[in-house]
Amino acid sequence: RPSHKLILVRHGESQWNDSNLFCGWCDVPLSHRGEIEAENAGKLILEKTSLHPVSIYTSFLDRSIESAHIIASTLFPDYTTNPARYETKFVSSWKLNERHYGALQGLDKSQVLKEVGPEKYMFWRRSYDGVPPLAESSGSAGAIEARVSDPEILKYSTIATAKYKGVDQDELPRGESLEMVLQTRVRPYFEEVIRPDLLGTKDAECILVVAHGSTIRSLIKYLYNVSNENIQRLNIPTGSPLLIDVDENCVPVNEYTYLDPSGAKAGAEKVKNQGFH
Ligand code: DG2
Repeated sequence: RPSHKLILVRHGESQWNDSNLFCGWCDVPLSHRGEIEAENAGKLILEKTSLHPVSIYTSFLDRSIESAHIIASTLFPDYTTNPARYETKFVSSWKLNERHYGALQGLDKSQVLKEVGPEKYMFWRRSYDGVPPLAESSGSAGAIEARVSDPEILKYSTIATAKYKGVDQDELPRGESLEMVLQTRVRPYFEEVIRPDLLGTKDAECILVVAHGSTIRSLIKYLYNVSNENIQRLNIPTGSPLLIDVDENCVPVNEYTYLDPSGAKAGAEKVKNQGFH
């Protein structure tokens, strides 16, 4: 029976993951630890699967693109000397961006928890339908500027609009629930673009998606039909590849597996507890 392999990786730790800030569409680079995590993700794919990605999908955000390049340089020995050879493998879309965290972007998670209490905090972070307070526009730093004066934070607070040239601005969100992420962009993008590519893979090939916590949660919800209740408990660790095997109808043939199960467990726990210390 034919099977096709999809590998999902959340980008390595970003500087704002490290400093506990809501990030969303803010274009924040990887931390040093995040670079190492991405390198380890590449090594795991190489050593545990020896699958060859025919395409590498990323979002428009640097932390996803940066992680994908680090993974590619681990997977392909001549990648750094001959990147042009691999250019056509990379496909970026804003539809794989992190959930737009609205007016929470740039704010400290512990601070927000303290201000609004655990129920609302977890409703915004983990429920399927919780929409965060909206930002003034999809790329606006306004909501952040109003509450934050730290130049280190403001530096990354606007989206690089050049990247979004050619995208209908009315389509871009100002804050999203996980449900909006799945229904308005991840499901259509998966169905129209990733699925045909995945079903075309042969033995020893795979499709690699290097994306974000919410993009990956929504894809898992969709592919495994996870209930609205259970999706609240799913936390995706940074830089930890997970493997999904699907049949010719794109239905998973078994549970997804992390290539490093114990590392993934510890990583997911860390994500879950963000803000609570
Ligand atoms: C994190 C997720 O997204 O935050 O936007 O802050 O995957 O791009 O680092 P990512 C953010 P939580 O939903 O886990 O709080």
